[in-house]
Amino acid sequence: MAQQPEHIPRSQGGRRAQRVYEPGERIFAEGERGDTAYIIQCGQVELTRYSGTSIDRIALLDPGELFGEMALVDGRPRTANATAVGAVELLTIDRAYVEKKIAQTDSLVALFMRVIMARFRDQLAMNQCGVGEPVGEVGAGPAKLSYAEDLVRTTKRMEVDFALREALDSSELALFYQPIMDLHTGDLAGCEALLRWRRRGADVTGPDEFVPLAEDTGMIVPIGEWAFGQVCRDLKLFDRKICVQDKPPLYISVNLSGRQFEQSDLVQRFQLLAAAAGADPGRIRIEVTETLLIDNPTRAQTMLQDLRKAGFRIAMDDFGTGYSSFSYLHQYPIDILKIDRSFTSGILTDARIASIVRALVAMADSLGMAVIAEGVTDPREAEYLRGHGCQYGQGYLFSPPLPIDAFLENYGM
Ligand SMILES: [Ca+2]
Repeated sequence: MAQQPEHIPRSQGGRRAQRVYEPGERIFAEGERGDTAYIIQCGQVELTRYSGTSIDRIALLDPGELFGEMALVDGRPRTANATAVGAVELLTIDRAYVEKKIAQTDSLVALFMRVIMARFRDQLAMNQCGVGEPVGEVGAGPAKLSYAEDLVRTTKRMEVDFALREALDSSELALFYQPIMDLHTGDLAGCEALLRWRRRGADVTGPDEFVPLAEDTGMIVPIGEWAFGQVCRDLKLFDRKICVQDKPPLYISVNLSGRQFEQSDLVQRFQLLAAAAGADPGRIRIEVTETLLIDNPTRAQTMLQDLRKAGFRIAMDDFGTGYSSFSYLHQYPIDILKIDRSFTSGILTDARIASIVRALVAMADSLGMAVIAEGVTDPREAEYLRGHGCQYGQGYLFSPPLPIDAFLENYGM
């Protein structure tokens, strides 16, 4: 195989590169393990196969055509020889790159691809060996097995996906509200809306069990939109049922997913939903995670600014996990910092964690941000946080997330 000439540039990351072959040079041989697919940029490539007695040409490929992809997709040996006809220039695509792309694809699409590939290989084997005798490297057995695991995984995912679609239509999804308390006054300051799935004939399911899948399938977009609309309507209900005389009005915090963040008209959608419910955007806090900012920093900057302009408040969620770069805090328009539960749980037992939390509170304060400690479970944690200037707390010490009726019963008039 030709060495790659030095003057030929490699693309970023070396995933795709150009290669040149001399006339008559072998690109790959039948039975080899294939780690590369090719697109012809210049010249022609001949594909041949050994029939048992002779070598037969099965195709002559021209510029723009793709070959060698089968072995890359299903990991099985090459079924043909590829040879350069004249001088040939090829764009190469390597296995790692393709596997990464397949892993990112919807599992149903990936499954279809593997099934089609296995059937195609079976057909090829039958054509070679006579009907009913699919033998050899392109035989049916192993090819079928190659997607058995995908099939099980995809079936499970689809079952949950369909059930989730039905859940949204049949009101099985609900918002539970967890109070956020003012640690100084002991008053209710607001609450965070958390998704629950009251699945028929099953226990209430928490978001950890279905949100990642809904993120994957894109279902999180309609679910998130429904949740946001519900929050706006519930805010009006709180105004009627919860008395906050002489206190700042209650707010509701709602989590934003990465998929929702990709919608170019997200801000307008939220504005319309808030307006339709007659809800004040200033009392709706949108919780964003660091991942969301890292994935697309420029877009995040514009999006958060637009949400801010529309009157919504922005909370940085789970701060303390991941990179937790302090630079986010001045780079993005963030109003509220939520200290992750893993930090809160360490303040009484780990002096280093306690000093990080104190520094975070002081820094947020000097940047004009409110601080909420998440996961407060012990009265001594609340005491410590209060003593070090953290104004708000959320956690099981105060209350678990509650269905709206229970929430109103506890905090209503
Ligand atoms: Ca949150």
